[in-house]
Amino acid sequence: MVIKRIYLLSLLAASVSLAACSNPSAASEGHGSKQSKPNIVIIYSDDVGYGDIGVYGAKGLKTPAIDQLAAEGAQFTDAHCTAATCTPSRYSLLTGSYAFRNKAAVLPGDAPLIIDPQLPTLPKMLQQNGYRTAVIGKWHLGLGRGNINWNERVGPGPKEIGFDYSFILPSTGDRVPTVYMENQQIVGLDPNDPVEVSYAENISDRPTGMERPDLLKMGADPQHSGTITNGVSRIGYMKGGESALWEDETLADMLSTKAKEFIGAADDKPFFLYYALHDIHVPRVPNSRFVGKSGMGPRGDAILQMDWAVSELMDALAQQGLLENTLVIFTSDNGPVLDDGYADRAVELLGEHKPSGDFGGGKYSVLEAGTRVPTIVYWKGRIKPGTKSNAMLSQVDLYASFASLVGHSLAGNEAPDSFNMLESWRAASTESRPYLVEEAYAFAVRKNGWKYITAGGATPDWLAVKGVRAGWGTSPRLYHLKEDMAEQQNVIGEHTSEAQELASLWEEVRTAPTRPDYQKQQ
Ligand code: NG6
Ligand code: CA
Repeated sequence: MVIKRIYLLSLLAASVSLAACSNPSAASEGHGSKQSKPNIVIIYSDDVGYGDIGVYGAKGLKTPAIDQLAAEGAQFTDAHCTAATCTPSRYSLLTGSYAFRNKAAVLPGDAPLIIDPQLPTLPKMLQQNGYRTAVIGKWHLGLGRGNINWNERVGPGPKEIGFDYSFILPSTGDRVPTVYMENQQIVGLDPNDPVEVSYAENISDRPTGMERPDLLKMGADPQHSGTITNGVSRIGYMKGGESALWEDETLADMLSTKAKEFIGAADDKPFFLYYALHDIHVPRVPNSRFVGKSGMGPRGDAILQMDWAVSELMDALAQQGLLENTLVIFTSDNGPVLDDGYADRAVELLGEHKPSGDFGGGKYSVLEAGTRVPTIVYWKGRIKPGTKSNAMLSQVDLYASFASLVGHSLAGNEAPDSFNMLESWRAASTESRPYLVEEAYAFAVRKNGWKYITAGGATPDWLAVKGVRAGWGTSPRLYHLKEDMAEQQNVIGEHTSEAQELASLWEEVRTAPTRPDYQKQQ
């Protein structure tokens, strides 16, 4: 680890270069002297909560690499993914569009691609502006067009939506097929042992978790008790592909190696790396290097592994001489969850640690901790080290903000809900979005310290079992977040005009694209 070195160097550099960098798109240093645009890396962790990181108040475990990013960059206290689950947040990040416009919800592992290859995407926009692009890690946006033949190249997928290179888990760690795909082909597949996948019926000759709990590394709920691979039962059924099955214990190492290879192949083009970590999603099966090290069981150990992955990536950037011209964002795709289907003792071993910080809810919830996620932006010499920002921001805006960064004008059909908040992302301003939309199984709109939550029906049983406060009810709710950050007091009865204003705003958002200059271009 070269943590101290990075810190000292950047402190020295900061005083020199901050003054000279009011226009970020004019950045001119970098690995190739010809390169004029910064590399962009999004480290997208999975299910990491607001309170899971040291600088956000984690108790009982340390995240030195991520804390160091904050010490040398900017830490955001009110930045949000767009949704409280994975697929919709990723959809918004890559399209600059709210996921509800496309009914994007958590997908099964054999679902078709939900991003229309005809439409503009963040990676395509960056490609058009000279970037080499890659996704490494969890995909979970669907592949192909239905009835996938897993034994040939599966498309459309990452390539068709703008990634030059892909090395992915097709869906999630807890869903079949449990194989890596490189450039949309299963890695290490033996053609004589073809892969077949079903989410409807058990087509596998492997045992399921239901039939053979004695074979499992950890117990699982009925939904996660399908086909067993590597001693872990998954959602869905999978046949064949024995030589291609991943090992959960080396997943973080594999993704780290691939990310470093991509960075190491840097040429004169700037690059965009969407590094979508599997940690700390279930199943939490960290490498033996981390097992038992957090005292919090597999969930805490997975946090340590995630922090290690960040340190590896930052070291690789440093070794390549890329730190000065690389903008790195560390964040998460949704809030925290303890019990997400496997018996990994996350609840029992939690101790004083508060994954949601002082906010209410978590993954799946429309309360703040569903989407308010740790967010750190690092850009050596361009962001004042140790800046803290309470600007209210949304990941849906990264598209328009990066467009601004690279000098790209958005076309009429591009990023319909994305606002250019570049100055806030680089902590040169503390300007907030005018309002914020949060998506779970209900919707919330925040403005001027108030939060309105639409009616969402009764809390589903599966959510009640997890002990997460869903946050919605059979009628709308209103919270005065400024005074009630944990969203305990529904004040809709006393504040009807505030509720009405936000209800109308939500109606406007729901029915039309929101990018300020979008409509006039139509
Ligand atoms: C849920 C799974 C959960 C997790 C989630 C997706 C059940 C009961 N639960 O449906 O374990 O996989 O989907 O998580 O099946 S996410 O972070 O990718 O959104
Ligand atoms: Ca997630």
